[in-house]
Amino acid sequence: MKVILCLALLTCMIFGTQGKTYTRCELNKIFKDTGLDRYKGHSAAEWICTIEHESSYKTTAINDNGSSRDYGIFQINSRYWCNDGKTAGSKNACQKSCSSFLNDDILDDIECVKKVVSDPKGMSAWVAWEKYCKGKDLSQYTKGC
Ligand SMILES: [Ca+2]
Repeated sequence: MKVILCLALLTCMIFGTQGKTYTRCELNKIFKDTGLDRYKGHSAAEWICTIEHESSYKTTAINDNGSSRDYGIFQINSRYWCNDGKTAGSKNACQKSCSSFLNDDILDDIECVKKVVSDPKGMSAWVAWEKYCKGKDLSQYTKGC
C-alpha cells in the first residue's frame, strides 16, 4: 500500500508540471494579475467563457484542423502563432514552440494571446468567443471569485 502511494505521488510529481485543468477563479486571478483582464477592452469573464468552450480549461488540449493545430488552454494556432514543426508556412509570430502552450504555466500563453488579440481580428480569432461569449451576460464565469 505504501509503495502504491509512493508511486502515485511520484507519478504526480513527474507529470504534475505537464498539464493542468484550471478553475474559473484561478484564471480570473491570473488574468487580473497579468493585465489580460481589460486588455484591449476584453474582460476576464470573456476569456474564461472562451476557454470553457475552446479547451474545457485543460492546458493539454490539442485540436487538429488538418493543415494546422490549436494548442493549450487558449487553443493557440500553429499556422500563425507558434511552431509545432509540422505546419507548412507557419508564421510563428509568438516565437514559441507550440508545446510550451501545453504545460501548467500559462504566463507565456498569456503573452502570446495578448499578441493574438492585438491583431485586427481581435477576439474574433476565437470561434467560441463569437459563438458563445460575445455580447452575452458572462457574470456566471467570475461568480464567487
Ligand atoms: Ca505555457
